[in-house]
Amino acid sequence: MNILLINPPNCGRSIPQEKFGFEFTPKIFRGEPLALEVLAGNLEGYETRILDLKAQEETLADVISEFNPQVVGFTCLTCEANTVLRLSREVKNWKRDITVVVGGIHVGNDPNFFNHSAIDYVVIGLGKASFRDLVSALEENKSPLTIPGVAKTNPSGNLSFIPRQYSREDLVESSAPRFDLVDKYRNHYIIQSLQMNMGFVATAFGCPNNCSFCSLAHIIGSRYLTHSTDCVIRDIKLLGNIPIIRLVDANTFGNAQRAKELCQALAKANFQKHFIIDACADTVVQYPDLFREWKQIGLHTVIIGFEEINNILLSEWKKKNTVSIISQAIKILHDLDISMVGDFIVSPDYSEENFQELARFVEENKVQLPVFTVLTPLPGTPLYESKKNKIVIHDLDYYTLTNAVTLTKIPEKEFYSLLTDLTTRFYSKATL
Ligand code: B12
Ligand code: SF4
Repeated sequence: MNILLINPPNCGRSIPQEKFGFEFTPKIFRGEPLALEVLAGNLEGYETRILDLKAQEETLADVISEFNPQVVGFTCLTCEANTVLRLSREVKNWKRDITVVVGGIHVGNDPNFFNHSAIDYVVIGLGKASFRDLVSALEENKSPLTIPGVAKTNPSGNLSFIPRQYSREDLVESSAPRFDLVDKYRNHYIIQSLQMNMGFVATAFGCPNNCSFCSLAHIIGSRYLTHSTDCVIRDIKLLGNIPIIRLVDANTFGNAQRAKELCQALAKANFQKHFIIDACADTVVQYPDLFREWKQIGLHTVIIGFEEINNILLSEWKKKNTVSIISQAIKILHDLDISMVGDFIVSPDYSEENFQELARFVEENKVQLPVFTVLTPLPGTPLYESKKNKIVIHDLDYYTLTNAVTLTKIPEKEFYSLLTDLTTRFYSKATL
C-alpha cells in the first residue's frame, strides 16, 4: 500500500492587506512537517512519501499520478481547513477510490468541519497509533470504526467515534520520526534572519495549563504527555549536524523535574547545538536555575506567551501570569543572556491607548522579538464558546491569528494601522 502524507501550502488571508494594503506579517520561521514525519515513523511496511507544499509548489495531480497512493493523509491547522477541503476534492476528482484522511490541530478541535464527502476518515488528537491502526484495517478489509480516535465521515449525519484515552503509549516511542522523507526540502527549513538550518523535535504533547484561547490544551483532555529522554536524544541525533533544534512542544518545561532530567541527558550527549523551546513566564520565575542549566547546554531562545499586560484579562483567560511575573521572567532571561520571542495577544477591544501601553511595556522591558497576534476565538476552545455570538468573520481562511474576526472597538482601519506600526516598529529592531 502506498501512502502519501501532505503538508498543505502556506495559506490564510489577511484583512489588513486585502482591505487596507498594509503589509505586516513577516515570516520568521519555516519548518518541517514533524506531524507527518512522526506518523510515517509508525508505518513500517508501507511505501510512504511526504509532500510538503509549504516548502515547494508541486502539482498534486502529478505526484498522485506518479506515486499512485491508496491512502492520502492531510495535516491541518485552522486557517488551512478550507484549503485541505479543496485539495481533498482534487484528490477525489482525480481518483475516487483513494482513501482521504485528515488529522491535525483543527481536526482535534473541530472534527465536524471535515464531515464531508471528499474526506473518508478524520483522526482526532494524537494520530500515530490511530493512523497506523486505520491503515492496517483498510489493508486487511476490517472495519476501522472501533479504532479509538478514528471517525468515518457521514455527511448526511453526525460524526461518531470512540474517544481515545490518551496515555504515553500513544506517543509510540519505539518508532522514530522519518526525517529522511523530507530530505529534498531540508534547505527550506531555515531561520531566515540567521540563515541557519533548523530541525524540529517533540519532547512532549499537550500542556498542564488550561488557557481559554489555546487550541493545544484541550485536544488530549488537558493531559501532558512527555517523551522519554532516550527518545529525545535519539531524534536529535537523527537530525545529524543541523545546528538549531526547535523543541516544538506546547510547553517544553511543563514538568520542571522532567525538564531537569532532559537537561542532564542533553549535557551528557554534548550536542553543541542551539535549542529553542517554549516555556511559561511563571516557570521562569519559579525555576530560574533550570534555565541557567539549560543555557549551559545550548538554550538559545525561549518562546514565551506573555499574552497581555492587563491582570484582569490574564486571569479571565486562565493564564497563570500576572504583569509582575512577566516582568520578572523577562529580567531573569536577560540576566541569563537567553533570547526571547515574546507572544502578545492584541484584543479587538484595544483602544489607541492600549496599543501605546503595550508598545511602552515591550520597549521598557526590552523584549527582543515581540510577536503580536490578534485574539481569535479558535473553534473548539473555551474562548470560542464565550465569543461565538460576537464573531463576524466565519471564513476560516482568516483564522491566522493576525485578523480580528470579532468587531474592533476603534475603526477597523485604525486598529490595523496601529497593529502594523507596532509590529514593524519592533520587528525592524529585533535581534535574536
Ligand atoms: C512548527 C509550527 C509551525 C511551522 C511548521 C508547521 C508545518 N506543518 O509545516 C510553521 C512555522 C510553518 C507554522 C506556521 C503557522 N502556524 Co504554527 N505551529 C507550529 C508548532 C510550534 C508546532 C507544530 C508541530 O510540529 N507539532 C508537533 C506535532 C508532532 O504535533 P501535531 O502537529 O499536533 O501532530 C499530531 C496530531 O495533531 C496528529 N496529526 C497531525 N497531522 C495529522 C495528519 C493525519 C493524516 C493524522 C492521521 C494525524 C495527524 O498526529 C500527530 C502526531 O501524533 C505549533 C505549536 C505547537 N506546539 O503545537 C504552532 C501552531 C500549530 N501554529 C499555529 C499558527 C496559528 C500558525 C500560522 C497561522 C502562523 C501565522 N500567522 O503565520 C502559520 C500557518 C501556516 C500557513 N498555513 O500559512 C497555531 C495553530 C492554531 C490553530 N488552531 O490553527 C499553533 C497551535 C500555535 C499557536 N499559536 O497556538 N507553524
Ligand atoms: S500555557 Fe501555553 S500551551 Fe499551555 S494552555 Fe496556556 S497558551 Fe496553551
